[in-house]
Amino acid sequence: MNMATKTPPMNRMKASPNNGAFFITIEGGEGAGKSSQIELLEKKFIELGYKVIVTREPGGTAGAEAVRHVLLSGAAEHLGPDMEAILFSAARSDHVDNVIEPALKKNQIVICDRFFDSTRVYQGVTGNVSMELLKSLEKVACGTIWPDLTLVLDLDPEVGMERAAKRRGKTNEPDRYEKESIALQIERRNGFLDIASNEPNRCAVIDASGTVSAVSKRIWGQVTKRLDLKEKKNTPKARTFKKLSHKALTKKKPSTKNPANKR
Ligand code: ATM
Repeated sequence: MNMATKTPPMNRMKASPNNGAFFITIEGGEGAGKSSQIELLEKKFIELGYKVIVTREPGGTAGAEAVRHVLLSGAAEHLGPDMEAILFSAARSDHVDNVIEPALKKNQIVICDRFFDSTRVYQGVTGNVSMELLKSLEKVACGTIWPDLTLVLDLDPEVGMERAAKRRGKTNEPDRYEKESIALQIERRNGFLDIASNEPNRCAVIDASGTVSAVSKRIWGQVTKRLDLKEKKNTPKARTFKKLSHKALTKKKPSTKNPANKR
């Protein structure tokens, strides 16, 4: 971990809205549709001429992907929620140092599928890990790197579980989290909503019910309202986002995801 670049969140500087570097995190429960929405959001930014990287947690680097495998398989469950929070945070530290911070320094937009709010909710709210420990871990893992915008995709857990089962199909086994009860999912939904209501400047709650296109419109509404997006004049494909129709923005295009961060 590169401690030199990590100072407590209190002292952090936000990614400047003028240099094109925004750090956006997407949170939500099972089946909330994060992956489809991230793909659409990435396309919209590219249409505006922004450079974008899409990444995820736990994961995003080789080391963090290895930790992901351990955590999602349930192999670390016996260690208890405190140790799991530490493992998620160790993976985050590697991810911040090697992917997120370098991309922001290159004035790229980073879209991250889950970040510290997932630790607050999964390990904190439903694992009873103390806020004190979680805050210390955030300080160590994230330092100055803090989301400019967190989109909380909010969905009735019953609907989310149905969507997730459909997506998985009959052949794929549910992972450890997908096997959990609705009661637990409700607690987590409320956990995300509490975070959003305590940090309204950073977090936007998005109604994730309805079609992919409808949810995408809601997300873009919040993104344009909360981030100072600029037309990137030096990029051949640059157009102002105001001129782009939703339909044009959601047309299929080849992904420019960083191959290192591919799922
Ligand atoms: P997804 O790739 O579906 O987001 O799954 C990752 C799981 O890891 C997710 N489970 N579900 N549903 C939540 C869990 N998780 C944590 O418990 N703590 C964390 O800090 C993170 C980033 C993820």
